[in-house]
Amino acid sequence: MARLVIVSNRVPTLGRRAQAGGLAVALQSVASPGTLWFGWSGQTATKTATEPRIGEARGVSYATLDLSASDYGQFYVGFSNATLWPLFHFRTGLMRFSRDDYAGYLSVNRSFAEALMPLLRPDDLVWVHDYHLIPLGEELRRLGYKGRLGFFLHIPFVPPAVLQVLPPAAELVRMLCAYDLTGFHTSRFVQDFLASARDLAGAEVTENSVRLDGRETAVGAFPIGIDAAAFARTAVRALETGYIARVRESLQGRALIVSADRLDYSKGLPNRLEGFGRLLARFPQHHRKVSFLQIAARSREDVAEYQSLRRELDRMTGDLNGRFSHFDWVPLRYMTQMVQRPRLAGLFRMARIGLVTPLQDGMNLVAKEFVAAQDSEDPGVLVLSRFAGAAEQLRDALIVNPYDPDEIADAMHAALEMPLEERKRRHDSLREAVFQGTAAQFCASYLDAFEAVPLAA
Ligand code: ADQ
Repeated sequence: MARLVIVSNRVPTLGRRAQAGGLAVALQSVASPGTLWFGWSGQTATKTATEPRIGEARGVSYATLDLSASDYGQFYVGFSNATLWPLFHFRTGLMRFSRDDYAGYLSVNRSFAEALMPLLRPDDLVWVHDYHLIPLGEELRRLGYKGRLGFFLHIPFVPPAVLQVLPPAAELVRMLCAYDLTGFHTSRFVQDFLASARDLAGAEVTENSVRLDGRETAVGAFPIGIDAAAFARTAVRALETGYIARVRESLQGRALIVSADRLDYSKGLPNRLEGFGRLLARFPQHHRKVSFLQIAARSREDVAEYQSLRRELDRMTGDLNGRFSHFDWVPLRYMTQMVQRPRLAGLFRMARIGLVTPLQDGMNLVAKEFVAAQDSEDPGVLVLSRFAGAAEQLRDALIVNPYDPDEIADAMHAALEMPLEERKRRHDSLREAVFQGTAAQFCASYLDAFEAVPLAA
């Protein structure tokens, strides 16, 4: 059987701290013994390493590289998170482009390819993840690697009219065509990629392939999922813990509304807080009856936009609580730290509403975790942005346009008033989607398609 080689910017198990990030959560559950996982160590050093550090845990081999501080600045903070991330989330106004950062991005990808190449075998399945590493496949080909190379993008893809804002847009599309299989979360992203390949790079496209420079790339939608059964078990067990007992006591019978995200402008946090403010302003019957817990784990704090978002949220939470609190009721609880997964699962299970309202999101695993955690006999309600990839599968959530705070407020009100029968009907359908489209199923369907791609002669 072919060996699986996962390549991602962060290599989760070696990180000293757990991370609040979707890729790590989803892939950790599928790295089976024998897998090689390659990526950045999460550390900076005086210069970018050429030899990877090798480690092993539970049968999985890890090979990681340190980055120099200037590579970290240009590759990670710069081009990945201040150029590609906003662009791929339709925020061209936040996108900053610098040729130096782009050069750093290419050079780190070249260093990754050079360090990875000696570790590869001809029949490996090399599966590269996410926007940090788009050029890696082309670099490996340049070094003569002839085996299978696949890519999966965890964030949205944009239509050509948006992508073309990026000066090297055509180059990036060409790099995505250096793989044998390029995957996205949803059929919409597939269509936008095909249109970009055609319009910006002159590729020939069919509905599931692109041909550029004489090479064919298969293209498909592979919606990522979670280990739903495990998350559900964790949620049930969490109810017995002292932590959840304290949460329950603090609620004093009030309905819990919960949101958990990385503190990121793509997640629509200001709009959501405004939506909650509209709920309280327009539906005073919910005063003292609800408690909204927003957990927003600090993320990418060295990118300027994340610092200003944090200040904006500090201000908004203060305003909202100042406006609506009573001496014995504070409507919004706002935390900027990570919460351990078992605790998060328990909070989701207790919640009456899961509020997931990103402005754009590749998939959004929190939506799926919330569904998996619910008690099927008395389930809570998922309020979900139509711009989360998850909305393609979770159609029985209350789907909202997150740009309209009143629509968020209406959905919250509907969720709080919803009769048990309707909650159960919606939950049954959501549960089926989440338990069928798991992380394991995502990997199996990607890898099946990957192995079926004919090797170029
Ligand atoms: P993210 O943008 O990180 O992932 P998401 O899919 O929601 O978003 O995953 C976040 C993960 O971190 C979830 O498992 C969640 O439980 C956890 N998490 C979030 N906040 C937390 C907190 N405060 N404390 C502890 N844990 C927290 C990217 C893309 C997504 C895509 C995933 C997977 O942006 O669109 O779904 O990759 O492909």
